[in-house]
Amino acid sequence: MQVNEPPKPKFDIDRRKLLRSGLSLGALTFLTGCDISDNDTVQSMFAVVSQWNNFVQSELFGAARLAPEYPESMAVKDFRYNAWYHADQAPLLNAADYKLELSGLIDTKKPWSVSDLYALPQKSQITRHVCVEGWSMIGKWTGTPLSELLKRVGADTTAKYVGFVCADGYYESIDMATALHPQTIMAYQLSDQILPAKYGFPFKIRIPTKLGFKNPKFVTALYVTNRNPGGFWVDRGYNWFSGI
Ligand SMILES: Nc1nc2c(c(=O)[nH]1)N[C@H]1C(S)=C(S)[C@@H](COP(=O)(O)O)O[C@H]1N2
Ligand SMILES: [Mo]
Repeated sequence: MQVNEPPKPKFDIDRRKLLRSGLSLGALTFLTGCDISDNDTVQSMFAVVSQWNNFVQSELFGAARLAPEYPESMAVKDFRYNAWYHADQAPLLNAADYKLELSGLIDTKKPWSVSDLYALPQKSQITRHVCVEGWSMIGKWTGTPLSELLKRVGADTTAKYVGFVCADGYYESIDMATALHPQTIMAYQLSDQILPAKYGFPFKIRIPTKLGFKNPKFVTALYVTNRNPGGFWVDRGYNWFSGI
């Protein structure tokens, strides 16, 4: 399997980005009492603010909070594709030999085949996908609540995080409350069709309460852990919680 070359970090925290985030250097100086004029200090201050954001967001996020759902007529059929590489380079996973590997704080680590996954109970959602790059789109996704898989494999749901590894070298992680949220699903279908390769075959973790980049495609491994695994874009500067 060819792994696509990851992009160079392009999210260096600069003045412009800081300003867009609603903070000014002056405000940070005021809040911290430090004169933050050099870039290293701004970077580390930004990391502290991002940590604080993770905390505030997870405190505000209850399992009861549902993302809006829309009428079927609003679901876009020709859904937009996104990754850091062109769609024709998306990994082509073969249903016959695909296995979802499980590890970490899970009792039954037997790998799951595509047909094992398809046999789980499924439901549909018509929700809005919001990409941080400035576009959003309503789609219809169908699949199994992630909580259902976690329950069946004896995952330690008192652990803090669920991490995902993808076939293209992407990786992501979410807090346990989001993993158990009723709208967080392993989506096998988009617009009532088996998920095409570029949209994440055999499945994408669809999380309507999070920004698009927290919805990993072509997931090949899943693990439960108490150490925050970070994520592909998070490790390049985005906020980890990124709730919407
Ligand atoms: N494996 C993997 N998952 C990924 C990405 C990626 O590059 N690789 N991009 C993320 C981003 S930024 C977005 S907006 C959505 C795009 O999903 P779509 O192609 O189904 O619209 O996938 C997310 N999940
Ligand atoms: Mo995105």
